[in-house]
Amino acid sequence: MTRRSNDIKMMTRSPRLFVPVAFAAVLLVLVPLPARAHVGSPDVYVEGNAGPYKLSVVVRPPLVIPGVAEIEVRSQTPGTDSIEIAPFPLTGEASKYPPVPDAMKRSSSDLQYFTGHLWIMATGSWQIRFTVSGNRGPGVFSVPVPATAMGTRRMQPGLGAMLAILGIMLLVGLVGIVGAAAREALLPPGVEAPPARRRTAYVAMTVAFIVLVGAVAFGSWWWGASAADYSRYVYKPLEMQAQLQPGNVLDLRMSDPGWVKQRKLDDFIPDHNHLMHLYMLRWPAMDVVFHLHPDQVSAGHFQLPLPSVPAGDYRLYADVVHANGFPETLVSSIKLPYISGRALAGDDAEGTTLALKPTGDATRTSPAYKLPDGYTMVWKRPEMLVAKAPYDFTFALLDANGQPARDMALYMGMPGHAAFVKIDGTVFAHIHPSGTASMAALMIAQAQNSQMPGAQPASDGMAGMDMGGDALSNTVTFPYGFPSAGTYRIFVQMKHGNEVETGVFDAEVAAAPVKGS
Ligand SMILES: [Cu+2]
Repeated sequence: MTRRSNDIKMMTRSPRLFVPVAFAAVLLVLVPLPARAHVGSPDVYVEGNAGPYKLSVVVRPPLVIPGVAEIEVRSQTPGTDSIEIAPFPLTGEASKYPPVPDAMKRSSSDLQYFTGHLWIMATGSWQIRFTVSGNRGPGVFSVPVPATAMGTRRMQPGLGAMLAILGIMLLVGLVGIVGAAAREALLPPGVEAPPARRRTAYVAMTVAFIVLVGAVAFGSWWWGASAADYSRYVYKPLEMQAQLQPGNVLDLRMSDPGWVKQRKLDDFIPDHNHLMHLYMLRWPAMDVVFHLHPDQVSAGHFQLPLPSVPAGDYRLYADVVHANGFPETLVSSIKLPYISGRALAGDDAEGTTLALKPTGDATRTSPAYKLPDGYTMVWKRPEMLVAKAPYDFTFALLDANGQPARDMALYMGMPGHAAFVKIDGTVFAHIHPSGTASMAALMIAQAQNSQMPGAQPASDGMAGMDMGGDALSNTVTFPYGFPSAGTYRIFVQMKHGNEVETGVFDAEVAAAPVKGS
């Protein structure tokens, strides 16, 4: 079946969605707002195995819901013939009934590259299932995609002015037609209208004018009401209040600013061993970073005894995942005095570095980061970084002699964790070797594929999760793309022995080329 016919089928299946679709279609320019999982970084970059095929997937979710998600896949395994995609909810009854899949379009110049698009019809925790066929047999892999309306598009001023002028011309023209009809419709051609007919015409024109202005006013009210209704669906992240309590306890209380009714504060599930991953950054220098794991005290209430912390203003980014696999990043800030706290323990990590320099300076920072214990973390930095493009960010850990570190260990089950933070605070993304998707959501998605041909155990489907007997590599790779141009700081964590190392790298990102150029 062609993609278009499938689009139409999905639309006709849900006729009551026509109005929001039409509404989304007439809203024109969007102001992007901070995003759900991660902040300001809505695109999903994931690497994983569909059976024997290694896929690099990019999903660009729509900015309005319902809307079209754009999907790009690069198969890193030769012999891939075709890929089919199907969108459906990640959890619940509907997750058992995936729709008929669509075929992705294969690039004629690059046989390993496939593109496609899918309608996402409702807000929520979705997944896209990729079914691959090729000369190595079937393969299946699913990518979780949190889908939410991110804002309301505003009309471009030029277009608005043009439509207003055309509208006024229509209105004036209609009034003129009504007047002419009332005055002359019953007269033979060429005969002058008598005064009584002229008066009737004026009355008719006045009535027509009033009716038309009334219709425009009603239209404006309807538009406003629809927009207000729609704005309730625009994503609003959970809010978080941070406080320092006696005993150096960091106290975090969540509140719901109101969004979809289904959102709860008591349904978080562990994501790589913890209910909450908290990045605490000294702001705006980003010269001190903590990766900590507060404990849940009660629904929406987390606490953590702080380690020793230098004084300063801190920004807090807390990652949580709801039971349906929907991830959120809560943002808060706190001013802290110097804290002489407990020693770092468990999965805690800390890094201290130089202050981030203003825009334009980042390209000159070294791709080799000296760590306090004599080790070095090296970023295999691409020549140029462009917004929106997918990259593999690769880092290697070298020992004090400059040799590949041989005592590598997993840090929370993975060879590495990375956080990408934009200098102006509009972007925060906590990434893993499998990509931007929450690990918990990836697990839920893979588990559902277990009965399908080409499925593999959930943990094997994700890059970086192979826990085979071999010694761990001293390199780690994160698939990611910057959402916008500007200066970013990247915090990379790798573990060797019992030491969690935090490498810090700055990146200058160029604007994405304009489409079609
Ligand atoms: Cu992590």
